[in-house]
Amino acid sequence: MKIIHTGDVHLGSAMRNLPPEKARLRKEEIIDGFRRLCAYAKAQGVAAVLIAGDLFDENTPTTSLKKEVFSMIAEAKPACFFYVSGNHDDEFSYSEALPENLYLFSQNHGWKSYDLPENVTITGLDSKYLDEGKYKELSLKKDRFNIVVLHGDISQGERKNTETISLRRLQNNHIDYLALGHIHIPTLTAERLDSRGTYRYCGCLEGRGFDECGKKGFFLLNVADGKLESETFLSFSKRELIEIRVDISACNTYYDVERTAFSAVQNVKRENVVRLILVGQHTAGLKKDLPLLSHRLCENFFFAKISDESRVFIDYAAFLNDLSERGEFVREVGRYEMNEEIRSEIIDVGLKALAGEEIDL
Ligand SMILES: [Mn+2]
Repeated sequence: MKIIHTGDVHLGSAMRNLPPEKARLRKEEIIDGFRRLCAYAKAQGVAAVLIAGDLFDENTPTTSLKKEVFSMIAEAKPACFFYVSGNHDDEFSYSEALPENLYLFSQNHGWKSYDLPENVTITGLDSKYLDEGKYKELSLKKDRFNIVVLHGDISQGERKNTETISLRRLQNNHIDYLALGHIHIPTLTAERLDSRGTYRYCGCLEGRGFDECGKKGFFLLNVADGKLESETFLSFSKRELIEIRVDISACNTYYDVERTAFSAVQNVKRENVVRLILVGQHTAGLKKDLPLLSHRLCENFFFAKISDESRVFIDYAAFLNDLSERGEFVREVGRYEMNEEIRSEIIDVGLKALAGEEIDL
């Protein structure tokens, strides 16, 4: 039996970190991602799709979005969808009829189990109902292949807050596979829960911010004869978010900076989203022109962002006997007590001003 483990899809996310027209496009791409997953489930004969919370980005998705998502799910029949709510969609409400193949949990605020063919049982609890007392109420049959779906932060010890899942309290409860959502990085190699079961986070389906870099997708499990026969991560996202640190210490001109930046991203595919972080210590007066560099990178990728963590390096010895205004300025700034990083910045700006260059502060 094929089973998909997904979650943290965040449908309807506003994508405010992108310029408005790209944000609109990206918002639709995230919805398309879920549509592709539904189509995949149908085409590949997937029996169950586990959604481990945060299917929607907020509790009040628009009626049109709900309608669209429910119709994707309905069209994926005979695949069945098992949806536990997370912390973003915990008050998710629906007045419209749900598709027949969408199964929810916790209507009675407790655990709910669904028995599937081939001895598989899927059990879940909406994240807002997971309190200390609920662990005791979890009762799974030893002879079933038990999948438990939850959304929250795992903790090895005691439960710290309402969003914490205590692994210790879930151990030795006949769980075979704990399908988790909430952390947006996929656990590529499942972790051991106890002598019987394993657990993992599925990660999000599409990266949205630079805290969600790298490959995104879902897990395809194959359960046969009461055993997890295979578990494969399928990279499924339309775009990848990539962060690259580039050292500009050796750069003397803007062209050097641009060349160094482009060489750092040469293997990044055009459809991706790039964040370039400039690092290193460069000579005083280096023109970095971040707006220009950002514009040029944006022409080559879906979107590019530049962060500048590079610092100016001041060779004080070189200015020691410099009788020009420049030397005098550097020595003067050197007399005051201040943070070295700020001193370097002041000298950099001052030297640029003395050279009659444009300064962007
Ligand atoms: Mn979450």
